[in-house]
Amino acid sequence: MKKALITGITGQDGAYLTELLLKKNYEVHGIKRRTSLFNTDRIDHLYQDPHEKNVQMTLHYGDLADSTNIIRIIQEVQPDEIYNLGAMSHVQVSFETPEYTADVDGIGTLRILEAVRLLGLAQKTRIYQASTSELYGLVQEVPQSEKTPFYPRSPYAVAKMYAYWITVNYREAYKMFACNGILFNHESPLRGETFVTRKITRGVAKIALGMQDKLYMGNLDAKRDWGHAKDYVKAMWLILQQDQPEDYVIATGITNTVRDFIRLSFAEIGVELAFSGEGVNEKGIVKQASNPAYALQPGQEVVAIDPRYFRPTEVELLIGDPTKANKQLGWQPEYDLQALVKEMVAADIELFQREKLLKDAGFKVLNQFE
Ligand code: NDP
Ligand code: GDR
Repeated sequence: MKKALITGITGQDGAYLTELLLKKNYEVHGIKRRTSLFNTDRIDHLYQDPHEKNVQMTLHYGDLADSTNIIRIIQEVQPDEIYNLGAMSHVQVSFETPEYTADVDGIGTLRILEAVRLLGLAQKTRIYQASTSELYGLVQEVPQSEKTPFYPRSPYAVAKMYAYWITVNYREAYKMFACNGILFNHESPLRGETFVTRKITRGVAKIALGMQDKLYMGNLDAKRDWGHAKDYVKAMWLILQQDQPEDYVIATGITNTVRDFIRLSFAEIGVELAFSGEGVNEKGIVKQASNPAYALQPGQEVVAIDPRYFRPTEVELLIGDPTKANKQLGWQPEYDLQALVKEMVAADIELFQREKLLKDAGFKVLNQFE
């Protein structure tokens, strides 16, 4: 039985990857942070009571900012594979917490690599580093491939650029099987609530159910190459199963604007949107509403701009070239954008229908202090 150690196991990708590795009969170990409220919602369905026999999944308390703890866990687990997914992953928040982001996202990766080396595991343990399309930042060429130069545009991206190169350096210096997956944006019903796709699908669901009036958005012109996290964790695993350690771009090769994502999401509840105005005055208005289950009226303003969501430096256009991954890994995504949006909107409608039912019946929704 192979052993995998996942940092960031409580995050979106950590949850899907754990599911995948358990299906492949791995023994999965994950590092979770100590938090004042439970933070394991996404993996609770996979959790096994440590008192049971043949436990296949174990959680360890830890933090990428603490090298003593990283060394101890790696020594204890002796993993065949490490997936370093832990990170302060929000681009806009990295402008507010730049030093912390550099420490966790940049030096955190060094801590993992160095721990593996110091523990004499350099030839045993394969390492996957969660690199990102944010490295491309200011457009140098499109589509972006493994050969496209980087131009990071946020403290997050700069930290991830250090992580990218230190991974390459340890591979070359110590012959370690350490690889970067340069993943373009990938989403799912498990996506964090403040990333743009989930913010939109949650907003659409709440507007449909009469629980929110409007979505306040930032830059609607930004273009992203969006895929489904379920497809992308398969690529992570494939990258570590190759004969040679290499870096790969994982993307769909198709790009859309944030405005397109909003349009598609509203279409899921039978609403056709019309956008009017420019810049901070742009608005999204209901043109037609065909589903009587949702109380939306033509003329209703459901999208407005709030400049607080603009970033000091923006990444305007991302579109990946996944040719190498298609050919060498045999990787192809199963979801297209339409299927992704459908799944996300349906999941959020179900979530808020439940919440509404509880509220209407007089129950207080847990963790909600309004
Ligand atoms: P999430 O934000 O959903 O998850 C991040 C995970 O990292 C969480 O488990 C979080 O723990 C953990 N974490 C945060 N800070 C620390 C720390 N100091 N020590 C240990 N763990 C920490 O991100 P995703 O799952 O979406 O992304 C996974 C990785 O892939 C990240 O590194 C991200 O930067 C990168 N990436 C993501 C892409 C995407 O589109 N999703 C694209 C390209 C790269 P907690 O739950 O306690 O907050
Ligand atoms: P990104 O994702 O920055 O690409 O990083 P995010 O969904 O936050 O933003 C995508 C684009 O949408 C624009 N935008 C808004 N974004 C947010 N969050 N909220 C808004 O209201 C809003 N309005 C417009 C943004 O300006 C941006 O252009 C994600 C993260 O998962 C990273 O960890 C990962 O490395 C990259 O994807 C690839």
